[in-house]
Amino acid sequence: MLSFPLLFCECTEIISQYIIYNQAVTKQKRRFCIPAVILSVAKKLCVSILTLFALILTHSLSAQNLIPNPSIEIFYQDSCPTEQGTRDTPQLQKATPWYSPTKSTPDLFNECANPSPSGAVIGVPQNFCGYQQPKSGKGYAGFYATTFYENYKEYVQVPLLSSLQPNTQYYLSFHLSLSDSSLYATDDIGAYFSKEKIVRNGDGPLGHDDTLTYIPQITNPEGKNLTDKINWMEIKGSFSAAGGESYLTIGCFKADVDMDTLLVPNGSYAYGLNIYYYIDSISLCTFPNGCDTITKKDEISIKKQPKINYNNYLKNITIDLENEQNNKIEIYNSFGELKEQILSTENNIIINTETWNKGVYFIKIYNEKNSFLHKFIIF
Ligand SMILES: [Ca+2]
Repeated sequence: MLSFPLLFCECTEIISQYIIYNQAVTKQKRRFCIPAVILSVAKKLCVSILTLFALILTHSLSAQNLIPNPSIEIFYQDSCPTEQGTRDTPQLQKATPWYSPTKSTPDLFNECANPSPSGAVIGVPQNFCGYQQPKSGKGYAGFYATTFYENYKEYVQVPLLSSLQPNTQYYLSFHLSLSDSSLYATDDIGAYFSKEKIVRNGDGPLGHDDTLTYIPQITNPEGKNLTDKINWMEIKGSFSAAGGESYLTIGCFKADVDMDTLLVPNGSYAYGLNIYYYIDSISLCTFPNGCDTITKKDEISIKKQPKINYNNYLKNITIDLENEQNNKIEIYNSFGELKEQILSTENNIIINTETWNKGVYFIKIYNEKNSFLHKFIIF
């Protein structure tokens, strides 16, 4: 019995009921009426949910961190840094795809190097130039802004996960901490975006006299000397991309003679006159409030979470469905294009990604009851 006048209702034949009568199966249509007020609210709610979903998706994509290995601690073939970087044993590129654009030799520091004797040199938190807990994860990198000797400077460089779009505003953030050993600090640290990979082999034996004199798009503010030896200092800024920038280089882009320097307390001459910074947690995205604020939490699993492991060296992704079968698996790139679609008949699935472009991908696994969304990055 209807409790609302029919005038305010919308009626529809939405359900068919099967009735067994004298062994014959017949269909009987049932007429359902829904009050117009409820229908209107339901429609508005539906639109709101769709809008919210679209906003989350837009935010999620714009908040993608374009820096691969942003905490500088995923190592090639699970190797671990073994010593201070030298020309014969460069270390930074172990944290693929980070590398040094000049002959100079930035360093890696990580907890995995803690056992003696490496730990005393490149362990975490104690190492050759001081004591510092990571900003994120278990390690970080380090570079000389200068040693005040023949313009020796170190830089860290990384290819971006995708080239920058023209006339688009990008927001960069990275964190530095001045090493305890440093006798001086500087304000002259910047970040330079280039279309081409920078590879310099100056005449100096170890990157001496090989200052990269590019004009960085993002610089630490003039006069704000980066003096903190205890805490991490965030350097951040935004710029409008010209388009096509594909590499990021961080360091000091001024020759010694042009640098602002400031004497700081508690430095050590043990490693010579120097300004040495640890660097960690680098992010770049089109979202001003920081990257990956939603994508870290984008799992919407209801029941069992599949185990997903992307191996950048074997170029494959393995999915362990934990004894659940008949799941649908779909992988999308960051443009929402479907790359792979599988109906699983096994628990363990391996998908070869050898020919896929570097970038962010989303893997969706679902069945009638559960849904799971996971992000992974090919770099
Ligand atoms: Ca780290």
